[in-house]
Amino acid sequence: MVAMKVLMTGFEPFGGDAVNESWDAVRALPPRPDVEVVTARLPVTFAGAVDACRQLLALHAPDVVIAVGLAAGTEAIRLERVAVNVIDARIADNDGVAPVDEPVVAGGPAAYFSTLPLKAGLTALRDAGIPAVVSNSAGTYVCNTVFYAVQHELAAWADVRSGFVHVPRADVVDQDAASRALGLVVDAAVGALRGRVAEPRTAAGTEH
Ligand code: PCA
Repeated sequence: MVAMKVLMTGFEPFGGDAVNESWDAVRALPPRPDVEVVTARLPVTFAGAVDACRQLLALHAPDVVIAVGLAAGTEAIRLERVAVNVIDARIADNDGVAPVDEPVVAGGPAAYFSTLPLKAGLTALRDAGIPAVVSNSAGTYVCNTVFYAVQHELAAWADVRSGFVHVPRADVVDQDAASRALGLVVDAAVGALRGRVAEPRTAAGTEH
C-alpha cells in the first residue's frame, strides 16, 4: 500500500508564553503505520505562517493536512468545523502586526468547512477518554488565518483532507493525551481517504 503523506503543523510560542502546547503535541506524535508524517513549526505571524503553509503544501503535496494551535482557556480538544475569511487581532502577532477586520484572502469566499471527518474523529477521541468537542469558531487570529489559507489553497485539490485542531493548555489535556488525540485524528482522516472510516451521525452542535 502506498504510504499516505500527512502534513501536521504546530505553532511557536506567542503572547508572552515560553512554550506552545500545539508544537509540543505535534512533535511528540506517535508514529502511524503506512503513514509518512511531516511536521513543521509555524511562526505566529499572519504573513509568515501563511507563506510557510503555502511552501509546505507545494513541497510535500500531502494527502492530509492538520494544522494545530493552542486555545488557552479551553477545556477540550477542539475539532474546528469552519474557517472564516476575516482577521480581527485582539493582540499583535509576533511581528507586532495586528490587523482589524481584514480578509485573509481578498475576494475569497466567506468561509470554508474542514474536510476532516469531524464526527469520526470526535468519536475516536471520546472513546479514548480524551475530552473533545466540535468547535464552530477557530477565532479571528493567526490560527483561523492559517486554517482559512490552507482550505483556500486546497480547494482545487482532489483527494485531500484538511482542517484545524485547537488543543488546550497542558495542565488541562497533557502532552501525551494531546499527541494521542492528534494521532487519532490522523487515523480518521487517512481512514476516510481510504474509504474505511464513515462519518457517524453524532450530534455535536451547540445553541450558542
Ligand atoms: N494559537 C493562536 C495562534 C497560535 C496559537 O497557537 C490562535 O488560536 O490563533
